[in-house]
Amino acid sequence: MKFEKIKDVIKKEEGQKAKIRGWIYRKRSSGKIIFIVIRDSTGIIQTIVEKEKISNEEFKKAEKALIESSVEIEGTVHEDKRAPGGKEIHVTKFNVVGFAQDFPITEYQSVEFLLDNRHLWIRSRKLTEVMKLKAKMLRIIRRWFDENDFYEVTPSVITTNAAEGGATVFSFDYFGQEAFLSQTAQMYLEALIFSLENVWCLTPSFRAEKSRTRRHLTEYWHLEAEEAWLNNEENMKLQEELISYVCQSIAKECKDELEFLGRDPKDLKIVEPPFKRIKYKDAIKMLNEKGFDIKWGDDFGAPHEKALVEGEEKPIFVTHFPVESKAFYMKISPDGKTVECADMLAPEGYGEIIGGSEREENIDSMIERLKKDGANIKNYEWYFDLRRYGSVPHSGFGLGIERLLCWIAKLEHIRDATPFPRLVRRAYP
Ligand code: NSS
Repeated sequence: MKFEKIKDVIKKEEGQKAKIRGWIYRKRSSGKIIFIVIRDSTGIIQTIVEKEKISNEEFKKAEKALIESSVEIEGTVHEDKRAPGGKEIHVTKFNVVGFAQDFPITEYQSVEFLLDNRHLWIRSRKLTEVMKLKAKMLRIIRRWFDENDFYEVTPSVITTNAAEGGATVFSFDYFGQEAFLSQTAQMYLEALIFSLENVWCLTPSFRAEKSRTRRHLTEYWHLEAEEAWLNNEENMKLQEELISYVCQSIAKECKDELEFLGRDPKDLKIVEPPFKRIKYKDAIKMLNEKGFDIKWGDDFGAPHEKALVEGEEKPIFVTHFPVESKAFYMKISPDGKTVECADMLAPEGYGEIIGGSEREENIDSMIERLKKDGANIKNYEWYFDLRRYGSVPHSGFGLGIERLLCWIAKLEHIRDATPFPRLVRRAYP
C-alpha cells in the first residue's frame, strides 16, 4: 500500500485502510490509549493508538514520541464527529522515522522568540496556510501574464543603479567597484521592451529603509511589468485587470486557505474594474477635510492611506503626485508640476500595493532630477541610450507580493507574508 495524503484519507469511508506519514501535531494519552494528531502538508487527522491493537514495541515508541516527531502510520478509517475533519485512524502499525526533542515552541510565545525560531515556527498551521496561498497566488499571477502575452524575463539583481533613490540602497564592494542590491528591475525591463514589447518579472527587491512598520521588509518579492506604447491611464487599466483577476481566481481556487485565515471570499469577488482614480491634489484636500495636517508635497503615511480608502471595497488609484515627491524616471505631466503616475492603495487600510507610471523620455529632465538626488549621472548613461535609439512611450508598474498577500490573507504584519522576513533588526535565521 502506498502512502496517502491526509486530505485524501479524510474522504475515505468507514473501515477502509489508510497509510500516512507526517509529524505529530498534538498528543494526549490516557494510559492504554494515546490520541495523536498527525499533520502533513495537506491537513491534520487524529489517530488512536491502543495498547491492545499493536505490538508492545510499537506502543512504547508511540509513548516516547514527542510533538514534531516524524512518523509513519497504518490503520483503518473511522468516523468520529469530535475529531478534526470528522474522521480518525485506528492505528495498526506505528513507526517513528525521527524522534523529536522537546519542541521549543509552546502555546504562548513572544514575537521575538517566534522570529528567533522562525525555521521551526514556519511549521505552524497559520504560516503553512499563508505560504500555500502565496504559492497559489504566484501561480495565478503567472497564468494572467501568460494569457495576456507577456514575456517573463530574468533581469539582474546586482546593479549599479539606484532607481528608487540613493538613500535606501544596500551597497557592497563588487570587486573594487561599488554596486547595489536592486531596488527595482524597472530600468532593465525598460531596456527589454525594445525587443519584447510586453515584459514582466518576479525578483527580490531590496530597500535599506529604517522604517519599522507593519508594511516594510528590507527584502521583498517584486512583481514588475513594463509595456511599450502604453500611457499612464492604459497602465492603470492593466493593473486593475491583473488585481481583479487575482482576486477572482483566489476567491474560487483558494477557499480552504481563505477560510482558515478569516478572509471572506466575497470581499475578493467584489474586486472588479474599474477602480476609483483620485488625483493627489484632491487626496490632500480630502485628507484636510478629514482633519489631517498635510500639505502639497508631503508623502502619505499609513494613517493617510487608511483614511483615503475609508468606505472603499476595492483598491483605489491616487494619481499625479508632485514631481519632487517621485522618482526621476516618471513622465512630467503637461501641467509641469505633477507626474504621470499612480499608486494603488488596497482597501481596509492595507496601504500601497502598486506603484506605477508612464516613463519620462526627456533626458535633460531626468538628469536634472537625478542631480537633485546626488546620483552619479555616469551610471545612467546606458539608460539614456534607451531614449536615444528609437524611444517610444511606455509605462510599467511594480507590485509588492507580500503587500498584496497581507491584504488578501488579512495579515496584521508583513513579516508573516514571507517565510524568513528580513527586517531592520533581523536577518537571522
Ligand atoms: O518603489 S515602488 O513604489 N516603485 C518601484 O519600485 C517602481 N520602480 C516599480 C516599477 O514601476 N517597475 O515599489 C513598488 C511596490 C510598492 O507599491 C510596494 O507594494 C512594494 O513595491 N514595496 C515594498 N514591499 C515591502 N517592503 C518594502 N520595503 C517595499 N517597498 C516597496
